[in-house]
Order: sequence, then structure tokens, then C-alpha cells
Amino acid sequence: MELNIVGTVEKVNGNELSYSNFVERYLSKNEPVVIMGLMDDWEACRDWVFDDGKPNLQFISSTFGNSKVQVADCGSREQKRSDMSVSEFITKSVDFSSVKHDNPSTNNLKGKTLLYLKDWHFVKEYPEYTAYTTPPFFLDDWLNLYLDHYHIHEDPDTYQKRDNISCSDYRFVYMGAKGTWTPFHADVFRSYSWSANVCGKKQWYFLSPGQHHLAFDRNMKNSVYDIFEDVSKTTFPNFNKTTWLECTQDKNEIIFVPSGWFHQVHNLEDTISINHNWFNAYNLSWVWDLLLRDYKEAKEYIEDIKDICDDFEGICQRNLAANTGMNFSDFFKFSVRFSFANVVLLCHLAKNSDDVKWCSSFKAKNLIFNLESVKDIAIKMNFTCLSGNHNISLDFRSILEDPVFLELCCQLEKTYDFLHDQCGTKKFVMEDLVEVGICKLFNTVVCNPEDLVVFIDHFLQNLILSPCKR
Ligand SMILES: O=C(O)CCC(=O)C(=O)O
Repeated sequence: MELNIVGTVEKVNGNELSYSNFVERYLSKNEPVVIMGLMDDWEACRDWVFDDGKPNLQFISSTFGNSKVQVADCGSREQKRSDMSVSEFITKSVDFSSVKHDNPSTNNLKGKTLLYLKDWHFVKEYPEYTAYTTPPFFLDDWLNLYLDHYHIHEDPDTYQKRDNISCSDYRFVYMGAKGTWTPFHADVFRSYSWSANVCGKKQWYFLSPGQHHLAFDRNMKNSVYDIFEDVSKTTFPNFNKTTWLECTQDKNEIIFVPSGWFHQVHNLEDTISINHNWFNAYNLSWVWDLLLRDYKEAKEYIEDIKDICDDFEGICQRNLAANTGMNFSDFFKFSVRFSFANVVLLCHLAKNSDDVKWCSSFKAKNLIFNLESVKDIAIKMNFTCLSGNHNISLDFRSILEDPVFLELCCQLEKTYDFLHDQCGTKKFVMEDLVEVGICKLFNTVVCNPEDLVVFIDHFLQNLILSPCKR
């Protein structure tokens, strides 16, 4: 069946787009866009690419060849992955490395496996080598910031000293020859992603979130795997009703993939891309909605053993973490820590501002928006979700005393200063909170979503609605 393509993704010049325009037009509307003109000074674009635009695999192999990576076999069903070194990958992808690109049909050499290097945690592995700088539009990234400081999930029973690289961030490099591809999917946690072509060309096909059910089977369990295969009408009765956006992404272009948009991607040329997944206050509710859906599924799956389980809820949560990457308490802790961080930043801003209208600055509005978004999600969280054996208790005062948390606050503040053109305000200290008159909140202990709602409300009322208290 031919796809019904109804539009192409808009392309804009990143140098003519302000952050607030990006937020207004794409981030908050959850619409895709391709951004051009932001990669000119990337080291990766110099070191990894020949003048003719082809990947410089010699450089990559000799500089990063020992890295262990995951490689998907695009010819196998479900794209089976195997581990190998980067240099092994390059040697094995003969088409990619030695064929001199003038003859595209060599990519169809029979019997060759089409290997696609995916999810290489490049930044974690080579922090000293600045291959690229994250474009400002994508800097408000709570996911990677959090993972730079905390683990998102730790199962005390299965916890072993974990490989610090493979589970620690969502900043990746992808490398694949012409013909490699990524099957139809929506991104992890329903996060946003951005993907930048250092060299090569990708073809993207997007299905909007409002239509995703059309690409699922009757039970909403499995989605279509390859939108270009002969999709079974019996299994996917509504797939023929789908309408698509497409996009050809060239070298030096960055695509923004909004939350919950299913997509399939094909490398039209030998391509290297850099890609991050992330979320923040604008799409955090997508993460919660996904968790809730996956939780219900995990629960349903083992419903028949409920009566013989001592800790049915605990097993559901453990399975949820195993399948989705986090469970309710992980998400809740994440939300609480970011609420605390935004509170700290707002207090710091209030304390250091001479202007009585400080809370109408872009930065203050952003921080208030963040808190209100987390509060809305906390309201949505069913209180019973965090009943059972979670034993969560996050004490504002002790979190404030934790240097890891303060480092996270510093990084977050740097980001918002940069995005809102503020020059670095003074180093923040605990006294900020005392001076802005919210010391009562020091004794807050947050144990469940209701506590979090009360905490945020209390803070906003005290600080924002009564500025005279400062
Ligand atoms: O480039 C690819 O093959 C897949 C990338 C992707 O799915 C994403 O960035 O969300």
C-alpha cells in the first residue's frame, strides 16, 4: 500500500529563530520542524566527514575504534542487535567503508548484512572531545541533566555495579550505510528527540499522535513494524486510513521530533547522525501518560497470579521499570527533585532581582510554568499509585544540603540564563530561601503526589502572590 503523504515537515533557519519562537511554534504545539544553519562550527562536521560529504571512517576508526557499541542488523526481523567495537563495525560494513560511493547499487550487494550502529553513548565516552554543542532549542533537557547526576531507576535486588556508560544518558551517535533504517516507533518515554545529520541524508515518515491508534492492532498491543511492507488488513484494519508527513533531511540539518509522533527513518546515503532524547515541563505529561498506560498493561499481564502474590503491586512496578525504563516512584522522585530545583532557582532570581516585577521576566515565567506543569501532573497521578511499599520520603532540607542536587541546580540555572539572555546571577546559597521568606518550607517532606501539589501551591502563593514579603 502506498502511504498517503499529506505534507512535508517545515524547514527553518535556526539563526533566525528565537528560543521563544521555537517554544511557541513547535515545542508547546508538539509539531516537528527541521532546523538549518546550526552545525557550521561542529567539530564532528570537520573531523568525521571528507570534503565530498562522505564519512571519514578512517578517522573514526583510528580515534574511537575501541568503543564497544550496539549494532542492529537491518536485514533481520526486529533488527537483532549485537555488540562489537566501532572498528569491527566499520570493517564489517564493507559497503559503508571501502566502496567508493560512486555506484549506489553496490549497497545492494547480495548476502551483505546491513549493519546500523545505534545508540552509541558518545558524549559519555568522550567528554573531552567536543564533537558538537547542543543547539539552544534543545537545551532545556531534564532527562539528560538528571542522568548526569542520578540514576533514574535502581532496583536494590538486581543492582550491580552498573556499566556507567550504557545506562547513563540519552545522547547518541548513529552510523549506517545507505539502506539502513529504523522501524516504525515512538521514542523512549515518549520523549522529544532531535537528530542532526553530520553527513548523509535521511528520509523520515511521521504519523501524528492523534492517528497512532490506526497503526495498531485491534487490542492496541502491537504496532506495524515496517510501514512499507505488505501490512496485513486483518491485523491492522485501520492502517489504510493513516495520513503522513514526510521529510528529507540533508547534511547539516537538525530535525525536531515531537513527543508521541510515531516515525520510520531510512538512510538514503551513508549517514552519521547525532541524536538526543529529552523531556522537560512541556512534555513531562506525555511521560506520565505512557507510564500509566504501561503500568495498566503490566498489571493486566499478571492479573491471574494476583491472589497468590504477596507483593503484587511491587511486581507490577518492577515489571514496569524493566519494560519502560522507570516506574512510578522513579518518576515521582524525578518530579519532586525538579520541583525543588525550580523552587531554588526562583528564590535565587527573586533574591537577586532589584525589579519588583521580577516575576514577569522570561526566566521567571519559564520557572513558574515548570512548577505549574509538574503540579498538574502530580494532580493527575492517582494517589493510590504511590501506595504500597514505596516508602518514598523526600525531605526538602536534606535534598538542599546534597551537593549533587546543588550541582544539578547550577546546571539548570546556567541553561535558563543562557536561554533567556541573562548573565550569570550570583552563586546561590541556602540563605536565598530564607531571605525570600519561604523558610517555613524547609521542613517539607514530600511522600506522595498530594504533598507535592501542596508544596508547589504553597511556594507559589508565598513567593509570587506576595512579593512584598521579600
Ligand atoms: O536515525 C534513525 O535511524 C532513527 C532516529 C530516531 O528514531 C529518532 O531520532 O527519534
